[in-house]
Amino acid sequence: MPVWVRRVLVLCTSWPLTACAGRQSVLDPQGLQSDRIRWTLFVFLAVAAIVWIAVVLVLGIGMLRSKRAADRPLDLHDGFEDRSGRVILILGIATTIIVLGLSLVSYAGQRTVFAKDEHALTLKIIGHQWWWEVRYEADSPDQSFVTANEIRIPTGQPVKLELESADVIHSFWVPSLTGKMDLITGQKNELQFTAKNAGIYRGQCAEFCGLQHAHMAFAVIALAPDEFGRWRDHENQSAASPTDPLGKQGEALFRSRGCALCHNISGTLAGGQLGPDLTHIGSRTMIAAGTLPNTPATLGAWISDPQHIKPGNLMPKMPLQSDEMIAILHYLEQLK
Ligand code: HEC
Ligand SMILES: [Cu+2]
Repeated sequence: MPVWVRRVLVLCTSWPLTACAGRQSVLDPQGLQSDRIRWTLFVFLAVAAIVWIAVVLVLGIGMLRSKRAADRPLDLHDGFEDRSGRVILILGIATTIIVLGLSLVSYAGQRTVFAKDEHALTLKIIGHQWWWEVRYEADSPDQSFVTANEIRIPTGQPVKLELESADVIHSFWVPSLTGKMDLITGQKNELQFTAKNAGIYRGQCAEFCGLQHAHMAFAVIALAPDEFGRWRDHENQSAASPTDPLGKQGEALFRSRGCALCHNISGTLAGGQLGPDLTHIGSRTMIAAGTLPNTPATLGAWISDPQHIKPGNLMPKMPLQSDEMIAILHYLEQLK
């Protein structure tokens, strides 16, 4: 085989490994639960590999061992039934032990993955076609707020998610932190996890939910507890009123051009519930459920034609003059 072919082959086999790390990976766990899931996976893989190798070895030996030619090859020799009976019995016992052992491993893993902690920080996540509503609900309503597509959590503290759906079935999956859980209309599912390290972890809807299912991503941003506390205090505040004329014009246009029918901005008259809450849109990292980074250019592109960026999504293309567009954009960017 020419050297270059071998080099290409080595390169190809190493490609899949590049997927084993980073912000969305089962094999690079960053949470207590995902750690346990990976461990369970490796135990299953190891046992399955050992069994497979043993079977192939026995098969190979059987094929290679030459058998002396006999007059009547189908006749069983003495003791054959005894011996094969014993082999079958031993293998049957081994199979039972392996299956029971793996069940125990799986059960032990579930105790970590589905453990409930009463002092967990509780959030409500509502799946919509095709974005995520994230509700921080404290005991007092003035400490509660709503955001979208971005879930900030403190590290080292259990987080409990109450999962619901506004329309069809979605599935919440952050591979780096824990396993999947479905969001189902009229049912409240729960998922708990604890992030070990600060970082940004990508999540994705894992249940086909319509046209833009693939563009229904989100980010879990794990912050040090004090940083999380500061973010939470800030997020609790209503949107700041614009002081400059362009910002004021933007705020008025946001209402008069219909945006307020679908979007809520706390502390203003905009109270729509059909689309993501925009109270602090200026401080989010992505827009349109992880489809684009949040920059003035992408925000402008989104508002001028959301159907071009995410065809079929539930925000219609709004007829706006370019000066109106500039004012609305200017206003939204102030909503940090
Ligand atoms: C009919 C309801 C509706 C109207 C009217 C509407 N939107 Fe939306 N908007 C949505 C929905 C639904 C989404 C989420 C789309 C998605 O990601 O799938 C959205 C997303 C957005 C986002 C991105 C938010 C995020 O966090 O990803 C911005 C910004 C936005 N809209 C601004 C506006 C502005 C400005 C107007 C007025 C010109 C407007 N919207 C009018 C429903 C609406
Ligand atoms: Cu979905």
